Amino acid sequence: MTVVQIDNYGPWTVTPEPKREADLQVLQAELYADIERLFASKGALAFFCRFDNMFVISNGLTEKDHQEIQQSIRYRYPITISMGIGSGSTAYEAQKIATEALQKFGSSKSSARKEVLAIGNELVNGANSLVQIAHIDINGTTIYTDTKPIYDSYIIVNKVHQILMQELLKRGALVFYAGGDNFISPSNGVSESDFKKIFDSVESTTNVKLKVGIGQGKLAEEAAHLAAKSLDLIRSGKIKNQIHCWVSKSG
Ligand SMILES: Nc1nc2c(ncn2[C@@H]2O[C@H](COP(=O)(O)OP(=O)(O)OP(=O)(O)O)[C@@H](O)[C@H]2O)c(=O)[nH]1
Ligand SMILES: [Mg+2]
Repeated sequence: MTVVQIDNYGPWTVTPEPKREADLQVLQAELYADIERLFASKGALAFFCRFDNMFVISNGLTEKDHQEIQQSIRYRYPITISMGIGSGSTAYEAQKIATEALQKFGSSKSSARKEVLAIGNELVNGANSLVQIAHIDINGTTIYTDTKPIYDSYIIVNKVHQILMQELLKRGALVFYAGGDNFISPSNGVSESDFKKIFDSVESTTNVKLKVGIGQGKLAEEAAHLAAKSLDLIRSGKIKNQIHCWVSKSG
């Protein structure tokens, strides 16, 4: 995992006076789109998370790949970004190592820390790389969307996200909102039966049913694509189960 953090962003937003919120929102949305585009072109997958702090599943990328992305942002934005890189057997462990490596270089609010690339442990490449991505989807969202105020359906989606975050964290996995009724989980080590237990817990507290397509590959791009294809098999009724896993042949 790579953590991406805007350098000294808080002070910048209020210097010399508070910047207009709409301009900050545009900067954040454009920065995320750029980060996703730059990383995805190298087979990785980024998540907007907090916007000032983002995550990337970056298996297969080199130090130089990361530096090129930092440079591209520096040339085109009024801010710079620092990054931390970490690897582990779970996504939570990897992001923790990445974060700690970055934090050693100083505060997110320090003007002295600029465009750091902090490497926590080894970068994951080649044979030892495995990415598992779960693409989770709510069943029958359209019923809420078409009958309830949109804000109410948004609250349901957020409640589901909250429970998924808590339950997946117990198993070392992360989960990010991906728009609509979709969540994407970097979930190495989480089994199909774990997902079944988690979904039962979501259903018992919210009455919402879930399905998940799981993909495994060497790079995030491949794993995410297989996860989407798995989900499509469930949606189209070709697979009766609510959980399906697709493992890359090359992996
Ligand atoms: N990010 C993302 N959004 C999607 C994807 N598929 C659908 N959506 C969005 O999610 C919302 C709900 O779509 P669906 O999940 O197909 O609708 P549903 O009524 O829940 O249907 P079922 O899940 O088949 O029960 C729509 O607004 C879509 O725009 C996807 O693969 N990725
Ligand atoms: Mg759905």
